[in-house]
Amino acid sequence: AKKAPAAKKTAVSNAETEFAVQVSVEEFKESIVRHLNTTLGTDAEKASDKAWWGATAAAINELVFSRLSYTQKTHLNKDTRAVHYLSLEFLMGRLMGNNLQSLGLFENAAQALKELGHDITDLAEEEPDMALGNGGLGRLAACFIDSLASLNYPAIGYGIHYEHGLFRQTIQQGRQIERADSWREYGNPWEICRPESTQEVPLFGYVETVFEQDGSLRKVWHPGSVIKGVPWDIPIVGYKGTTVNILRLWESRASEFFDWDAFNAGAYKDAQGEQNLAETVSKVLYPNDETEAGKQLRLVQQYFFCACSLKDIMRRYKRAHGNDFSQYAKQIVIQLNDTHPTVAIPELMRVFMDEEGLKWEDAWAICQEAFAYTNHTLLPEALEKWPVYLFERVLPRHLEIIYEINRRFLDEVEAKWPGDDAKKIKLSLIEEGAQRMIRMGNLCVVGSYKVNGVAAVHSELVKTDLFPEFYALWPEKFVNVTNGVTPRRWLKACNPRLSSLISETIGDDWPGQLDQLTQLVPHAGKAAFQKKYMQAKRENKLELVNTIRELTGVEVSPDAIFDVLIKRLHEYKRQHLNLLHILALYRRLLENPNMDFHPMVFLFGAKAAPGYKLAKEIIFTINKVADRINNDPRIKDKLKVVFLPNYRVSLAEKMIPAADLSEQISTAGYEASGTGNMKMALNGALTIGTMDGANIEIAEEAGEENMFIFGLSVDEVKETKAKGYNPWDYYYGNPEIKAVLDWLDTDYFTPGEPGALSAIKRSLLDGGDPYLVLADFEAYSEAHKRANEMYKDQKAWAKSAILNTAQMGKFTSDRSIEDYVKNIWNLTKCSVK
Ligand code: T68
Repeated sequence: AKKAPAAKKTAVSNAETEFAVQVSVEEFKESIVRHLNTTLGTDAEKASDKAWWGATAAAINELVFSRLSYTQKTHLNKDTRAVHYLSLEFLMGRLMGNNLQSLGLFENAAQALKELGHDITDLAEEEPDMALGNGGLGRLAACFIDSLASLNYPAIGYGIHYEHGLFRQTIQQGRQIERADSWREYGNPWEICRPESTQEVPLFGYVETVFEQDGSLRKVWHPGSVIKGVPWDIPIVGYKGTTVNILRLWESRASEFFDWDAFNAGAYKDAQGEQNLAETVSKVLYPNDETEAGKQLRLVQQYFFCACSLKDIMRRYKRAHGNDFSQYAKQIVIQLNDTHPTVAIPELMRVFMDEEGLKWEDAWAICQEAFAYTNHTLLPEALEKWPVYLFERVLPRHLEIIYEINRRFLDEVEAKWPGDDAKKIKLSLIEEGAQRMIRMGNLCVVGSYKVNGVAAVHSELVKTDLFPEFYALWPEKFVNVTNGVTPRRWLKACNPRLSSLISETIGDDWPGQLDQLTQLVPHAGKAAFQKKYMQAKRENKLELVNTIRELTGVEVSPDAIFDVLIKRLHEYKRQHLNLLHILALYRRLLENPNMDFHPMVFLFGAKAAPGYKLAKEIIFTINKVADRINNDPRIKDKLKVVFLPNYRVSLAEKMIPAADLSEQISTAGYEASGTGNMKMALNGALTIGTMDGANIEIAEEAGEENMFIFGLSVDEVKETKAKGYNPWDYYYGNPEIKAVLDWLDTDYFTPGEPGALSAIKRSLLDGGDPYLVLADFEAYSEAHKRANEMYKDQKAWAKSAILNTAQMGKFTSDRSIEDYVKNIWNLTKCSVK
């Protein structure tokens, strides 16, 4: 257990801001009813729940928009340095509860709605999730912009205004079916369209070389097409603060000008094609996480939002500095959220040289001081590469620029390692081969002044395994910033019971100063506190019991251990390891129904990329096994398995507060960080996990004795693979492994259809088990035995759970942001009065 720290100067402070807009319950009621009339065009008698939600949102916006314009004025007047967070994904979830919490108005709003005959929790359900992201990377961006505003840092998030976010998942006969997500079907009250800031984006065409009279060369890009980007602003309300930053999302539209030209020239078809492309660019979010889609449209999406965002940044810069670019890198830092926005680097070079007339050296010097890059994965299949021919077609001028960056960079490599062609082949921005490819990761490292991983172990692996030669060239470029999560959404808002208990015990500054949770440490062993803590957990579980019944019809007991595995479906995250262990438990219970075992409910939430066959088979297998187990009277409800469909932010908010055990079981070395692990530990779940990603740092904080650590370490995984791993050894060496894998080949879970579930076994045995599921099986099973045993001692369990909550202070995204500020961004706080 650790000591409570002194009050941190980095924290969101109450003193310097006037917290809580003063709006009384009466005033709020009046405002909601007025908006039912004036904004929604209805009245209290006939309004639908959706209208009540819309009116509440409008009442909130009245308070938000004025703060937004004050913030923008202040930032403009003070001409502050700002971070520009470029991300193809922002997984915002719902905003009503969050905005109310930030304004300090949640209680009053709830009371106002109650007096108007409505329950705020029910109305909140009317809001569709803003699911403009796949998973952790997108949710991280959402947490970061929350913290930036809460800490009063000038910041803007830039992304794409997708018409359809991540697909909605339904489960039919056990299989994942994807449906379009139409989150804006009935409008989105939180966003404001800013047509006055529309940008034009050129595409395709060719590059002309113009010979100037003075003998120099000038490049002119004649685009074949132009599309428009229209910005939508989502206000991001800082917690207890007066800063309201924006998330600016670009929507693509056809450009009338070019349409008209083509049309006049009789090229109606071309004009039509342009219209189609323009409308397609921001249509859908690519549903692949951790794999590269490699489609032309994805490249166009990337370029579209980078070009719009850079123009927007330039417009604002010029307002203060005109054409003097000497201050550009002093005022502007552009954070690249993974390699997805990498094309911003050659784009900024192009703008400086071709549009602003800067020399290469000057443009490059600015670029290299303006960009920083966050890496989120080591998986080779996730490292973006674009075929050269595609760039040549879509962005011909950018290809030239990339070639020139590469030429100069390879000179540096030659200077460092003279004559070492192997190094050049490895480091080049271009991968030679039958299909020449541009390596976006390499371009990011060359063009950025800082490169960071997202957890300590991951940042080390970025240096030693992913970019070792770059690390040798520029060691000072590489830093770590461990991820974090916003405690406002992921404790205060989603877990009001535990939040109230915490505030009663240590006061209510903790959402802005999460280190203060260590003040709970002395209470961890106290019976009275344990009782209240476990009572809150139980009530959260009871609520989830109802949700489970509503969503799946399955009845589960709140007395069972709730074991939760929620994340995108991927082999490296090893949902199938959990499944094989469930099968082993089921077998043991069938053989010995009186086995000493505390009942368990295994909860899953996961979306599989639509094209990822094995991931979808794993979902199918989980559902088939669940059907059989849940309906088997012989095991007397000691085991239940539930797959909750359509996992998303708002469902996570219901599952996380009810979790007893948090499954974080990736193969060591593969999960860059994880953030669900932080959310669950913060809410008092004990982690069963490998020494991977941020689990390692969670163990440092919470204490290994308050977790169930198991399995091969990063080094042991490497050694095992180097020695030549053979999964068949485990199959023949462990009768339980053999039995459960063979079980999946029978028709026990799919009557009349033997072999319907054989995909997992095939991948583990014939496929070589690339993620060492079988190698870790026994250790995992042992860890589960320890967990089950410990749960029987409710006092010991409560103590560990409390110590988890108490010691998660490090994992607030406020701390992550302060790390970025200190080590990368160098921003100054700007309070808004
Ligand atoms: C996740 N990455 C990491 N990628 O897997 C996770 N990828 O360990 C980490 O905690 C999190 O990032 C935040 O750092 C992703 O979520 C994607 O979603 C993704 C999307 C498109 C292409 C590639």
